[in-house]
This record gives sequence, C-alpha cells and structure tokens, in this order.
Amino acid sequence: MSAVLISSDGGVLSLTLNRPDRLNACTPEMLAALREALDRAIDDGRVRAVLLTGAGKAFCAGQDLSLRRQDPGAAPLDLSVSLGSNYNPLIRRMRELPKPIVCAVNGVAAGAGANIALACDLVLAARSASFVQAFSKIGLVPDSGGTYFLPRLVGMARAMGLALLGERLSAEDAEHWGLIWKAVDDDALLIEAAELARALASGPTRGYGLLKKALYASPGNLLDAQLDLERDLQRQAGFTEDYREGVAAFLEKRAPQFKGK
Ligand code: T3D
Repeated sequence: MSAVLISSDGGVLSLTLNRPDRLNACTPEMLAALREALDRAIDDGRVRAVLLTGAGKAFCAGQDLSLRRQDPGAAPLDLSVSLGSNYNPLIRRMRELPKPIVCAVNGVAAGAGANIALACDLVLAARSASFVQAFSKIGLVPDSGGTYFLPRLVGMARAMGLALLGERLSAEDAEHWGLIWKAVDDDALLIEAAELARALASGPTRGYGLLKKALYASPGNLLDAQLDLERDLQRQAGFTEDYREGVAAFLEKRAPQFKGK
C-alpha cells in the first residue's frame, strides 16, 4: 500500500496520507512521496490546486515513533538528519508551491502532522479534529515550521502555551484563535474542502501563486520592502492572461473564465 494516495480531478491534485492503522504517522517514504508529488505539481499545468487530507480517523500523528526506539547504550539519534532531509524540504515545497494548498484535517493532527497542516494555505478541520503540539511530551522542540507558524498565527502567549503544554486544541478553538480558516461539521469536511479546492482550481492560478509569495514574505519585511515586493509581483500579475480576462469579465458583467495563465 502506498503511504500517500494520489489522484487528480478537475485541476485538483488530491494527496491522502495513507497509514490509517498508525494514525498516518510519518515515515521517510511518506514524506518523500509528498515532496515528489508537489515537485511534479509545480510545472504541471493540469494541477491548479492541491487538497491534502488523511485516511481513516486521524490526519497525521507526526513522526512514526516506532522508528525511533533506541536501545539503552546506543548512540543518540541525530534528528537534524531527518529534519534536514525529510521534513524541512517538504515544508519549504509547500510554502513555495505557486498553487494553493487546501488542507482537510479529518482527525487528530499531532507533532509534525499539526505543522504540516499549518503549512497549507487554507486549513479546514472537522469539528471532532484537534491539533496537538506533542513535541514537548517527548522532550522535543516543535518542528516542521511550528515555531515559525504558531507565534505568527496565534501570538506568542498562545504559541508558548501550546508548545509547552502539548495539550489538544479543538478545531473550534483553532478557528477562534486564528490558527485555521474554518471548523466544519465532520460529514461536511471533505465536501467543503473539495469544493474550495475546485473553486481555487478554476481561479487565476498565477495570481494565487504571487499572492502566496507576497503574504508569506510579509512577516519578515518592513513596510518599505513589502511595498516594493507588491509592486514587483503586481507587475507580473498584470502580465497574465487571467488579469486581462478578469477585467474584461468584470466590465462585460459576466463570470471570468480563468485559464491559470
Ligand atoms: O524523529 C524525527 O525525525 C524528528 C521529527 C519529529 C517530528 C514529530 O512529529 S515528533 C512528534 C511525534 N508525534 C507524537 O509525539 C504524537 C504521539 N501520539 C500521540 O500523542 C497520540 O497518539 C495522539 C494525540 C496523536 C492521538 O491520541 P489518541 O488517544 O487518539 O490515540 P492513541 O491511543 O494514543 O494512538 C492510537 C495508536 O496509534 C496507538 O497504537 P496502539 O496502541 O493502538 O498499537 C499509538 O501508539 C499509535 N500512535 C500514535 N501516534 C503515533 C503512533 N505510533 C507511532 N508513532 C506515532 N507518532
């Protein structure tokens, strides 16, 4: 069985974490499959949005800890190798993908699983789902971008509470705290997430890619630099066929037919 199920329909690339008997805990194979699918999506004009979810009752329990058992007396593990070659490249690819990624968090998202969800552009979660920064419970530091995303999304006080205590945060609190876009009823999750992904897949793909760039650069920029960046990105957006079509459709009072070009 493949650790990630991959399918494509209507411009949406669907990626489903597929180790349901292990709460979709991450293995190097799973992380590589995600990275490779995203790599292929960059230049594939048929893919205009990505939908990420998990099979079974969990979204993802983070690193598969059964691969981290250490015999007494054995040399300690160097986790920088795993982060450097497996997790960090995945998070970078997700943030740099010039197409929107929708995440449907179908159940618990823990450890790196929580932060992989937060690296997506629009996060929907089932009301029964939860987010757990489980790292401190096993003596680790939040990774996969957790220490970057959390303070930016919910502020330092809440980020610190989540990281230190490692408690479950419900999907509804995650929405109220601004950690995610929306909590939805369990049976509506996949329907709403797929509708959202399909709508994005028929949008101005290049404009979306540029706006991702602008927003994700923002926390590291002063206003001056951000204004310059907006100017440069708007230049590129203004050259797209979709911009031409968007303005024409507006003036002709009709729905735009974006081609992602
Ligand atoms: O190592 C590196 O490369 C560095 C990078 C690290 C990144 C990380 O993600 S570190 C953090 C790793 N993840 C965790 O610490 C989470 C561990 N799991 C939990 O805290 C809980 O299981 C959950 C909060 C996710 C869910 O709780 P609950 O009560 O719904 O389920 P459960 O009963 O705890 O788990 C169900 C089964 O899944 C259970 O197995 P069993 O008893 O039925 O055979 C449990 O052991 C297994 N499981 C859950 N999480 C993992 C796991 N097995 C392996 N790895 C897991 N991460």
